[in-house]
Amino acid sequence: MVVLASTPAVDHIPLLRSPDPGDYFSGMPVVDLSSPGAPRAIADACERFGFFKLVNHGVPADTMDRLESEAVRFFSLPQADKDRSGPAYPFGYGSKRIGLNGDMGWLEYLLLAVDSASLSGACAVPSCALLAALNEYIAAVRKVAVRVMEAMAEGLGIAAVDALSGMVTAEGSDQVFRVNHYPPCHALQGLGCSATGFGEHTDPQLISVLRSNGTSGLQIALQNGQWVSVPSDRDAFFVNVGDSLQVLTNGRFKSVKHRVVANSLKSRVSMIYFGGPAMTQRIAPLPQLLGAGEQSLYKDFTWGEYKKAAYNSRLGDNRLAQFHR
Ligand code: GA4
Repeated sequence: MVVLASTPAVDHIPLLRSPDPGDYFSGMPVVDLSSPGAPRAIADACERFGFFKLVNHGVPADTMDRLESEAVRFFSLPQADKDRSGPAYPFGYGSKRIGLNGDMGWLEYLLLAVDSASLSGACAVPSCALLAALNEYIAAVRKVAVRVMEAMAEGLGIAAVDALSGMVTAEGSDQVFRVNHYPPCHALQGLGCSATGFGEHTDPQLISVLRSNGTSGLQIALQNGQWVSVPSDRDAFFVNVGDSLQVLTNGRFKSVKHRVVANSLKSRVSMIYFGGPAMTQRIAPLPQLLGAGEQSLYKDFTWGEYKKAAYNSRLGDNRLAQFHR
């Protein structure tokens, strides 16, 4: 249930029931990217959950730790210094406000644009050390996203290995990177409820690849609507199917609804790469995936059109509904 807090610190932040140990996702698919069975396992997880944990991905722990510590250093700066890297729209530092339509969460973040394989020059990053850590991490995580999308194509039985990955490697692809910090919400400690860190939503892009520190908080909705908590693992990536990939597969892969519950004691830091196509890319089921006589479940649209609709929506809206045939 969502109620409004009377504690000033969490005013305007929707509350959620605090997770309990029974909410842990026991059936989490874990995919070993180095194994020959990865393509089938990935396709299977994307069909059942739109979500999986990825291990043996080859990104050095150092690359992840360096970005995490530079991010922690940035978020520990005085508020006025952080605000100088804002506002978040189009890109930069943001706090509590998510998007432009009134959504609020118990977090602060950096929202950044990626050009090809590194940060876009349009993003002002306050320190050289943070910029270097971001660029090293983004180059590495993007390679993982490409390998995963190649495996998805193979798992779907598509002959062209780059049928999906080519959309994020193409010139002009719309890639976004965000670093989120969910501070502990002490005001609600022991009350049985928690602040919403990031409210429930699906990601509009093709694929999202997330890494977090050891603090849990991420929850996904199973297809029966039940919310389950994802145990944190700082050595792994968590991969989400986005709305656009659901459409490209004509609904075979499921865009997963997810949210973050803020912890009352510990900080959570997550970094997420969002792989989106170029603005002009048509988002429609791949012909190779349509069976004889099978029609697209969706109206035709471009990524640019979908993105515009997404940014005009509220976080929890069912954005794909208006594109259903
Ligand atoms: C969800 C996925 C990415 O974090 C994001 C988010 C974006 C934002 O934070 O500005 C959106 C959200 C996300 C979906 C709907 C719109 C846009 C907030 C919001 C209310 C960067 C993205 O691309 O879409």
